[in-house]
Amino acid sequence: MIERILFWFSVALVGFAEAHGGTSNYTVDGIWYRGYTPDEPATDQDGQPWLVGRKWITIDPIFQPDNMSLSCNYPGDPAPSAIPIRAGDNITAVYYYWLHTVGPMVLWLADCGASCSTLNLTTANWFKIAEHGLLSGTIQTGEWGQRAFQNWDGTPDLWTETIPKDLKPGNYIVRHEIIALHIANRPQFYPECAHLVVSGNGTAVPGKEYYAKIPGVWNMSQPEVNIDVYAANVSNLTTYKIPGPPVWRGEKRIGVDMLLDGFKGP
Ligand SMILES: [Cu+2]
Repeated sequence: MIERILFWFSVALVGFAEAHGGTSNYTVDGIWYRGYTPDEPATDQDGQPWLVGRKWITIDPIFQPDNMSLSCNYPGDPAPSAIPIRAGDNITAVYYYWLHTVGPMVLWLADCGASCSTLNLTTANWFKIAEHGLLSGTIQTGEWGQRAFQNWDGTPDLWTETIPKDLKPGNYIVRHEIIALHIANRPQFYPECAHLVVSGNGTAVPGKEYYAKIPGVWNMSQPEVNIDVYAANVSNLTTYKIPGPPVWRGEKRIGVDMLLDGFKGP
């Protein structure tokens, strides 16, 4: 308990500008799965049979969109275990604290084929299954998805998404990425990966137009990535287009799903 209090106290001391972070745990169907956390000793985590997350050793961001560790952070060692999940079920990523407020968040999957441990992360076909950009207001002061998922009361911040229900079963890597844009022209990337075993009866896979390479999908030539949110010609804009391929939401049934999408908006 004392450690917990000291921990939160240190978070408070570090303050908004310096308090980085990421996701270290996941829940599916009421079951808690442990990912990696830089806040605990590596010797307590490396190779543990319960570990579902790929290794990352610092809460600091990655600053270069072409950094080879962008795919699953550094060093990104494969997870010994995997989260079982049915297609159509929710996965929640737990962030013990997240304090940045400006910039998009994107959830990615990659099909591992035979094994997520041997998948080449930088040549894999990553596809988006969810993303949240500017929800309302302006780029500088508006409500971003990154702010909306935070509880702001000291309890962990929970990012919940649904695995597309008709996704082909198999081994997948799930990649939670938050991009913080509060420092002008110096984007911060916060990716963490976990291994999944998806079950179900689906047969759907995304088409090539949904694929991206990571690194590769982001670059400093993109005005949405290399952005100064305080600049006069940017700060008051009320739209923000997240770069990269469109979000894949599974196969569309002509009619009902398209109508529902129309009501839900983009
Ligand atoms: Cu930070």
